[in-house]
Order: sequence, then structure tokens, then C-alpha cells
Amino acid sequence: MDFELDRFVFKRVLDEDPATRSVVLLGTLRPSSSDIPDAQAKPAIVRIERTALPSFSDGLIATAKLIETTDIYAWMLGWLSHSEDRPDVKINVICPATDVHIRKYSTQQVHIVRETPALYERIVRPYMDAFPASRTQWVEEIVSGRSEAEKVLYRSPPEAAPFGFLILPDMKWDLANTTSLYLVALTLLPNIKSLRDLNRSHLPLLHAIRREAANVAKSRWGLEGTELRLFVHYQPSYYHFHVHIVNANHTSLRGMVVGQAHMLDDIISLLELDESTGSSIFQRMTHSYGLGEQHGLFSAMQAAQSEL
Ligand code: M7G
Repeated sequence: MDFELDRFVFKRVLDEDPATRSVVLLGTLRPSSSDIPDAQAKPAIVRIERTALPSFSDGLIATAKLIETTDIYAWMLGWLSHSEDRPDVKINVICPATDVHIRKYSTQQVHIVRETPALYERIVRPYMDAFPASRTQWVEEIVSGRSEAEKVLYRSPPEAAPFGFLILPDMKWDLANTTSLYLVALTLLPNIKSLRDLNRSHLPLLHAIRREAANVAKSRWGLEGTELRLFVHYQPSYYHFHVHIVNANHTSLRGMVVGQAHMLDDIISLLELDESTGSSIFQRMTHSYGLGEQHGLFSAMQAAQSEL
């Protein structure tokens, strides 16, 4: 599918965020052929985000206009010089966007809820199981090599099965600025749904992700392992286990708050200390997290909080 932006017909703003310098728009993507009636236009989400500033170089700022000066202080507006390898914005398009996507990208209040193992079984597991396989089709496309194949940075050897993984740039990254480097490690099989499924048998997988993320970042971008922040979301948007790999200094991201992001190092350490022979620490514990009011789990989880 091609995503020519001039086919986008704007409907309304779903969200605006000065902190991440981004805006999310809802509209439709007109069919490319003029023979097809407009009724077939598909819902589309377009997210536009300012890219990170490139490293300073002479000539970076093309023009500047003074706003004010006082004593030793001056402030002005500036315009960057135009350059093909220095994009101004990064644009993400989802089309056709499902209702789940539209709700996820809409402005909403977040509430913190607690998920006991019993609430997981009663509310979260049925919610996860109800997702059609199409929800994680993108993972299947990548793992099978049908999509983004030339972007893959690391792939486990076959003997790593059933716990192989691959590492590739996350679609949140502009691939231009190392300061905002964002990669994702995706497990090859859908046998681990989320953080709650992890147990000690997954330690070799988690160690390997940590090791290979550091190797890739070092060999490709000269970053040390200490310059990376590796974390796992709970709740994730996609129930196919993956690890976020982000430049440790890139902190202006929404998905990094307490109540969503769990350090991979902490996960490894907890599993190493977990002496239980039955359910693992992640299966037994109560997980607390933020849920937006538009999230599919919100109503049921909020109603269940009074039972705790
Ligand atoms: P998550 O914690 O399930 O959801 O992470 P989040 O989107 O709320 O963070 C899934 C991660 O996979 C996110 O960082 C996405 O940006 C990334 N991702 C999602 N899709 C659909 C793709 C894709 O098609 N390609 C790549 N490279 N990354 C994706």
C-alpha cells in the first residue's frame, strides 16, 4: 500500500502534545484511482512529530530573527538550513486505522489500576484472546521477512528456538538522529504474550536481547551498552513479547513513565532472584499501570478496583 499524503483528507485532531512536539490527526485516505467512489476512503491516522535536533554544524541555522534583548540576554527565532539528510518532521500513517488505533491515539485521562493475578485471568486474558490475529500481522510480516527485511540488524540463529528474536529500528525512530535512537527486539514466536508470561526459562532470551542490543548499537552507531535504556511495556499495545531499545538520553517519550515501562535489567534481576518452582514472580505479582479512559480494558479494570 502506498501512503501519498496528498490523498489524506483531514477530519479532526485526535491529540496534540507540546512536550513531544507532535500532533495526531484523524481523516481518510482517498483511493488512488479516481474511478473508485469516495465512500471507499479508509480511516487514516497521521501522526506528525518534530525530529530531534541534529548535531550542531556551521551553517545549521540559515536565518535568525531577534525577538528581544535585555542586558546580557537575547532571544530569537531561527530557521534551519534545508538539507535532505535533516528531515524536519517524522510522519507515521496508519491506514486503515481500527477503532482500537483511534482510541489509542486520542487525548485521554490516564488512571492507575492494579491487576491481581485473578483480575488478569478474569479481565485481561479474555481481552487479549479476543484480539484477531490481524492485530499483530505486522510482527508476522517482519519475522517472515516480507516487511522491513533490509532493516533487520540482528536475527537469532535457528538453535535459539523457541526463544529466538530479531532487532530492527522501531517505527518511532527517524533513522537519522542517533540522539533519538529507537530499536525494538521482537521475539520470533508468539509464545510469550507479555511481561506476565515471563519465567526463569526466558532468562537466556532476555540476556541475549541485552547483549545483542549493545552489540548492534556499538557496531552501527558507536554507542556503548551504558548509553541504552532497555524496557518492556505493561500493558503493551501488542501482545507479542518485545523489548524497547532507546538511547538512554532520549527521555521525552510518553512510553517511558512509571506505571508502563519496566527496565529489562530489573526484569532479569527479579527472575534471577525468583526461587519459586511454580508460577514466576511476574505471574504471582499485582501489576499496577496507567490505563487511558479510551483503552479497551479501562471500564472493566476500573470497576474491578473496588474489589481490591
Ligand atoms: P508496545 O509497547 O506494544 O506499544 O510496543 P506502544 O506502541 O504503545 O509503545 C510496540 C512497539 O513496536 C512500539 O514501539 C511501536 O512503535 C513498534 N512498532 C509497531 N508497529 C506496528 C511497527 C512496525 O510495523 N514496524 C516497526 N519497525 N516497529 C513497529
